[in-house]
Amino acid sequence: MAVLSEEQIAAFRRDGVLTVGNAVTPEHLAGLRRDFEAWVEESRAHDAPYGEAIDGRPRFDLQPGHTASRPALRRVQAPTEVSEAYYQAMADSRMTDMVAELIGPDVKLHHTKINSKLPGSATEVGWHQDFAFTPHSNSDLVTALLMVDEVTPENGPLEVLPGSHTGPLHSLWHDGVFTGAVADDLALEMKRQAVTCLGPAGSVCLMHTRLAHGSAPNLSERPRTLFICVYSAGDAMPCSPNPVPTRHQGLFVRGSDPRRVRGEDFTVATPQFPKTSFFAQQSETERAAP
Ligand SMILES: O=C(O)CCC(=O)C(=O)O
Repeated sequence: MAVLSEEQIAAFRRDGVLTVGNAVTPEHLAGLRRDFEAWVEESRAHDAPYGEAIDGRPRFDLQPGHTASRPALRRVQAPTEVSEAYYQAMADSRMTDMVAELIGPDVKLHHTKINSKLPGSATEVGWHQDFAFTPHSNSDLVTALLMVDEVTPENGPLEVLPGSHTGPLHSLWHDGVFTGAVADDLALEMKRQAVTCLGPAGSVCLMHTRLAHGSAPNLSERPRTLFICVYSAGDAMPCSPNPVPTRHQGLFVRGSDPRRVRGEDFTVATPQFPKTSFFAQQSETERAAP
């Protein structure tokens, strides 16, 4: 049975973004929250990024300024490799069905991560289009951002520019540096016209890979945790190395391998593979650090 209505699918095609409630069951959501809370507790014992993902980078990334009393765990790389609840949400949930209705029938995983903004943490995300980080042979890719916490106007919601997925692809390189963000004047312009993606915990924001978006710091005392899954159509092939490698890359979550590559006409600058994390790529201070 279809999960999305025809109107919702049409809205996604028009706006490049769609927010839908109840993307996982309440029991499942409780499992996601429990696992994330346990990781935050664990992070209190660390003063630098820790753990190991399959590419050798730390799985758990900490915002500079993180302390035991004010933890700022900002990223978990590939949580599906270390949590059954996150694996299930990615591989077999209402969220998975929604993505299949947008870019299916054949859908495979590209990568997963948690982006967290704990209370008072300065984490913000500069404006960009995901496709410039993860170019594929065609742009049938959806970034699904599952709200593990309620997202409000105060706790650092995602801000998007509806319709921008049909516009130009913007460079994330400036004066020879990959900043992971569009030029400042363009970002200001985008922010002026932005809409925020809000919702109760368990909602998902489904974003077209070419949609321009960013997000502001968390100014509240409530956490904002997003579980982010990037999926592609079965016939979209990556054109650059996965910036968030996972052993689950290429897993068919719906349908099966169509054994063809579909191409689309576009030009985009090659992304820079992150030495540490996406957040460090976007931060001038962290880029300058040895
Ligand atoms: O965590 C956020 O607020 C933004 C996430 C994002 O920009 C992305 O997944 O591309």
